[in-house]
Amino acid sequence: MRRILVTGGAGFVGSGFVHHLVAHTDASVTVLDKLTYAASRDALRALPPSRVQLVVGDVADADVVGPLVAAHDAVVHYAAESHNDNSLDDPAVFVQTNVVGTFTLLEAVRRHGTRLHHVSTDEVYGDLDLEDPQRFTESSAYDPSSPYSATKAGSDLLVRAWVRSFGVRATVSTCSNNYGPWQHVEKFIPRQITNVIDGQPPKVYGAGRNVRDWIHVDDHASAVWTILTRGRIGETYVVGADGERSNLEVARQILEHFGRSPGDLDLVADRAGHDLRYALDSAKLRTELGWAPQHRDFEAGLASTIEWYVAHEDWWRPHKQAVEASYAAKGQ
Ligand code: NAD
Ligand code: TDX
Repeated sequence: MRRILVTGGAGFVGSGFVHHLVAHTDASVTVLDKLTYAASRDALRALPPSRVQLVVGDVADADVVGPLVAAHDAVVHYAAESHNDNSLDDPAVFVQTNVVGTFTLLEAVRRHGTRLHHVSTDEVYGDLDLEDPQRFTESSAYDPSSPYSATKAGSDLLVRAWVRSFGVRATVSTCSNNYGPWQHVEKFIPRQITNVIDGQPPKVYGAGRNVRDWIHVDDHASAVWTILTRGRIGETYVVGADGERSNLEVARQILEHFGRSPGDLDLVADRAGHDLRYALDSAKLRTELGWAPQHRDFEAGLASTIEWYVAHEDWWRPHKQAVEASYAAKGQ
């Protein structure tokens, strides 16, 4: 796989994968990205232009996608609208990019016989009770809650159907919540870090008991590379790093990092349909393909992520005010 097309490669998770490719392979990379509000050219700036080319375009535009797919050995598909709260305000663009975009890509890889890896989310499995001893596996039933997760579930099912009906060479991964550098300030961890930098309290939805299973973005990248190169066609792989924490625990850790009282947070209006808990069992990926996360200490990973946001205020500051105004209008 010398030529790899990465859709959504200017976003948080996709850019992490592009960095991984440049550091650990000799592939040449083309990023196809529409450069929506969530994208960041800065996240790719440190990479050599001889290795990484950016094409600005829409994954749902067959005229753009077809020739690009034809010119590459493999496609890794990250492009998506990714924020649950936005999907509650305006679901249409989620259907367009996440479902129609994936369909467009599938038709192109079908025509050209190109290997595809489709990046999805644990949210397709719905949620778990706090005390449920089970965790999600590849055989968990699909039961998405939000417009975002429903469109991701729909795109996963399209991939499965294109594998079975047309023999497309594709794999799917369902990963848990990522954290690390370059995540947009609309998301939970960057929002709370930057709130505390600004002297504001973290804004935690509901009672803050919701649990997410955090994984460092670099570990997600190594997992996707492992699946792309060693995964079995037609299979789904759950990706997780045993990082279950409640939102309250994470908010308190951020406060403590800055020497603030762990009780100095605001409980705000809950998210509609808010999933209670995600927890993943990634045994299949670990035992069959030999993958293991490198960032096993969430507290250390969160501390270095906090330091990254302290050092990169020039990057996130231009977005902060508008994000907070939009949340404030919803009582969040
Ligand atoms: P993000 O919002 O940070 O980035 C998405 C990127 O896709 C942006 O660069 C954006 O410009 C691009 N994009 C959006 N619409 C496009 C279109 N129509 N055509 C081309 N490019 C388009 O999202 P993220 O958090 O980096 O998530 C990336 C992928 O990883 C998504 O598919 C998401 O479902 C999946 N994922 C994310 C997480 C997480 O915790 N962030 C966890 C599991 C899976
Ligand atoms: O201000 C906030 N306060 C709060 O309590 C925000 C923005 C979020 N939350 C809660 C909601 C969730 O329980 O924090 C948790 C994490 O929220 P998000 O960062 O919005 O992530 P989530 O909804 O869990 O989805 C993320 O992980 C799965 C990504 O955004 C998805 O793209 C990915 O598929």
